Amino acid sequence: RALELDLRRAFALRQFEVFYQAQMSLQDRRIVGFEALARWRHPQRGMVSPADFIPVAEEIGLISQIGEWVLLTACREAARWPGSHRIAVNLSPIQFSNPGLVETVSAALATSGLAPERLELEITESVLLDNTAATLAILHRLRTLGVRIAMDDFGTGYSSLGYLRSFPFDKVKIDQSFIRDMPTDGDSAAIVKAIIGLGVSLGISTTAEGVETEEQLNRLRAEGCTDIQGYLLSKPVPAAEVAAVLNRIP
Ligand code: G
Ligand code: G
Ligand code: MN
Ligand code: NA
Repeated sequence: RALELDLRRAFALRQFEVFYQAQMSLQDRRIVGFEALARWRHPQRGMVSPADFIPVAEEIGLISQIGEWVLLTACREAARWPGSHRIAVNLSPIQFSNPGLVETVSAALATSGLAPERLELEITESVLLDNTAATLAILHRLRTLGVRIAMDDFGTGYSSLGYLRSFPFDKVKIDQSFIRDMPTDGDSAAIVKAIIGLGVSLGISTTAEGVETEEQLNRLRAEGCTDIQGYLLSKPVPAAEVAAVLNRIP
């Protein structure tokens, strides 16, 4: 497992980076925040996708360390942005079995000076699959710090709906597969509409992921979706380009 060996050394060699992808409010078309997305600049393989290295990091016990680094880096960089845009950080289910998670988040806020309400933690429902009571306790402690909690990849799991009753999520992110198929597939369009309606009824904001066209944007706005994220606005960019994105779409 060459990738595994390289991954163990990647930290020491400072090969990780955090990219940022803009999220825009559909009400006033302003940028409301960015999602932090890990990148691995491998000297031979080039940019390795998190879809490839996050699962390996989870397997070999490196995900908590990588996740902690992404969190601290994202909080520090966001604290320097002009304005008070939110920063969304992905948490792996494995990080929830680490007893220090709440302290790690609290320390990242303290060290960076980022206001807690600007930090949003994205979790997938697989976090809630096992050890639900312990996970819910952690989510409540995180909420007590003042951070927001979002459910990522909504609609792709087993019982997304049930989890909405077990914890007061601030946001659900509609999985990009539904957004992609929305223009051509009536069922996907119906699912997107239903999720947005659910969000409106429950007072949970909705972010549509993978929005690539103006047509998708218009439809999502008409249906009451709160925010969008996707190539239509911006691809994920390095920290140095966040200011340019904010200049282009304030
Ligand atoms: O940026 P990209 O679309 O290639 O990301 C692929 C997947 O990797 C996404 O599902 C995203 O949630 C996940 N991912 C990206 N960065 C992180 C991270 O810092 N931690 C975790 N746990 N997942 C991440
Ligand atoms: O955390 P999550 O799994 O949702 O990560 C989002 C992933 O989707 C990132 O890897 C990002 O690069 C990718 N992505 C973001 N916007 C778009 C888009 O508009 N179209 C497509 N195909 N992929 C996108
Ligand atoms: Mn995400
Ligand atoms: Na997602």
